[in-house]
Amino acid sequence: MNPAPRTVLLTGAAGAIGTLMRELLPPYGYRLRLLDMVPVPGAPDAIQADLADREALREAVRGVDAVIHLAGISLEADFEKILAANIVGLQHLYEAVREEGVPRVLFASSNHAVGFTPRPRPGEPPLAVDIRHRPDTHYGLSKAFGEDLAQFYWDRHGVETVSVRIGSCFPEPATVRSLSLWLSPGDCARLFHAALSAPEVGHTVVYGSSANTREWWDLSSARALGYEPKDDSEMYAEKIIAEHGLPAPGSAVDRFMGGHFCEDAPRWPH
Ligand code: NAI
Ligand code: 15L
Repeated sequence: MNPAPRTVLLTGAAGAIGTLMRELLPPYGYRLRLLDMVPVPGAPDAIQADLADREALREAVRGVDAVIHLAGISLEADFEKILAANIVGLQHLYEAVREEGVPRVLFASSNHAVGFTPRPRPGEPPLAVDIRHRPDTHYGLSKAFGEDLAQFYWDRHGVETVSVRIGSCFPEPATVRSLSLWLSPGDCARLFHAALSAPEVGHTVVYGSSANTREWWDLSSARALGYEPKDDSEMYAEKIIAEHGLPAPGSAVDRFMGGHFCEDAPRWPH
């Protein structure tokens, strides 16, 4: 494995995953430069900038070895808002990266880029990473775009990216669905470290989950980067199922990987 990059820009540093990674990544040897549009608690040196600000982005990426790009709208929203932060903002970030010669980006994609994919039933094989995009929301659409943008910047400009289709990254899984998609904070740090330190990734798409007993995904492209998940959501299963019950058979939450993001789609269920 290559030596890990030393200085990494962490965008979205004030958010849920950003806050977790600020604690968990430095022990791997990273020096984090932080950016968010809001102040980052406890980090007076963090850069406060919006993804709309191209000059600020260019300055923020100058001299870093890699960018972990978490900033953006992380749930469904009006298309105009998603467009500004997750599509135009992402392009600004990649232009800054290209102009400043940053070699690698870790892009926080999402399971919602493929959310309308039927989830595998028990006994069926896990979902491969090369299934087609089936975004379930404007948000998922922006993540599908982000993966294509990353491919474009690799093919045209030689900027490497690992696009991580994150499942549900929270300290604990909270729903029956997240028993299959949980990415524990510790495994998130392990996966991010693998993505930053693996040699020659080009543009690689990986699923981001822990080693869950109820896994829906084929993690082989993540494992090929050196990722070895250590956690399993199963220890929470009994409690979560007792609290929530199993999803109603045939409901959107039962059928689709994107779960409740698919719920209010007029086309479903039918
Ligand atoms: P979050 O919503 O907690 O954090 C996002 C951060 O981005 C916030 O601190 C926000 O202030 C910042 N931000 C938003 N718009 C911005 C802009 N225009 N300019 C600068 N900063 C801006 O999200 P979370 O949960 O930490 O997720 C991080 C990333 O991972 C997001 O891109 C999200 O889509 C993705 N992701 C997260 C999952 C999860 O389970 N938490 C699952 C799948 C994907
Ligand atoms: C996501 O993409 C969201 O950012 C996160 O808040 C969760 O909703 C997650 O997906 C999920 O599907 O559980």
